[in-house]
Amino acid sequence: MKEKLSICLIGPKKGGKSSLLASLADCVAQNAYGYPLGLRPTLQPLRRAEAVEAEAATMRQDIFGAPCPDYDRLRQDFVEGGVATDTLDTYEYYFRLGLNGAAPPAVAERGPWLLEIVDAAGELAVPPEGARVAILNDVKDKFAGQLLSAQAIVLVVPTVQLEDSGWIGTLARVVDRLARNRDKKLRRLVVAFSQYERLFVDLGPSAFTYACDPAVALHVVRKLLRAAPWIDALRALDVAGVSVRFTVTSAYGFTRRFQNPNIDPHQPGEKRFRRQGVEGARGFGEYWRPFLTAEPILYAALDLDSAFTFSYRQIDARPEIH
Ligand SMILES: Nc1nc2c(ncn2[C@@H]2O[C@H](COP(=O)(O)OP(=O)(O)OP(=O)(O)O)[C@@H](O)[C@H]2O)c(=O)[nH]1
Ligand SMILES: [Mg+2]
Repeated sequence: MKEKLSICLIGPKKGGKSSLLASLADCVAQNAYGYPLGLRPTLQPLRRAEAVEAEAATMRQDIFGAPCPDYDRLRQDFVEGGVATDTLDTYEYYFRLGLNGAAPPAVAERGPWLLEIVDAAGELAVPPEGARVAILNDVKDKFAGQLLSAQAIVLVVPTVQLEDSGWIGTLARVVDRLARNRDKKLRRLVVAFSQYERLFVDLGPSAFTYACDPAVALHVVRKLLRAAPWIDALRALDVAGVSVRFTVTSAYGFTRRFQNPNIDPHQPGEKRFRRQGVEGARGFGEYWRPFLTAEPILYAALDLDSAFTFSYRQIDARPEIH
């Protein structure tokens, strides 16, 4: 593989980082993104050993398609309702990203890519205000090192509860520190507003139609940013040459065929639709279609915009009123 890229996920606890990652390969496989279908991206989870071989360019082609236990476990956890990432370590996942269709030549010639995506507990980078979380210094140092050597950062922020969340101040400080750190490799930063489908639960089968409209997403992003005190620090990063983008994502997504948000109103809590009697991933597979969880990662890797990645220029433009 020609280019190796490191991408760090950060964001508050329960923000949806691990779910975004767990649904990523399915999102790409199901074409559930806002990139042109003609781009034909493929994303193959790799085992750590395969990633090392790939980096050394000694990788045999026939191992593609082999099971990848770490990633399979993450997916299984997501199917079962999500498991908080522990604070004992940070966790690296590897993928081979390829583009098999029409991409701008300057992008296509860089691939295929070896992606290392780092997932860590929300408490590590964005602890809740006033909370004392005991974390080993080794783990803190490891994550700080990974953040500083990453080419891209994906900030996963849940769409709801921005104002009354206990972590908004901490997030502002993290962004501020990133902006002030001069010795950085950072080239791209994507803010992914997660759990997007929750905004549409009352719209029934029309939900997907609205969610698929980039103008709706842009409107939502603009509104959310009004309550985000870290916006100025991010703008400083953008001005300093880091490409900042905003997007919306949903790991739960929408149901196939029915097009409503994938939350079953007949079950207590936020349970997803599933076929009764069929266990595990297969029970969900029939209905589940993630929504745009590919966006933050593809932008982070490729520097290529989709219909749902918004720059400051788009955010700042005054909406036209006719
Ligand atoms: N409604 C909805 N809930 C989601 C979505 N993605 C994740 N969740 C739920 O949100 C909770 C937290 O998700 P995680 O992916 O574990 O969040 P995290 O950011 O990795 O959290 P930590 O590992 O604790 O930092 C879980 O119960 C998920 O099932 C989504 O797209 N929509
Ligand atoms: Mg997690």
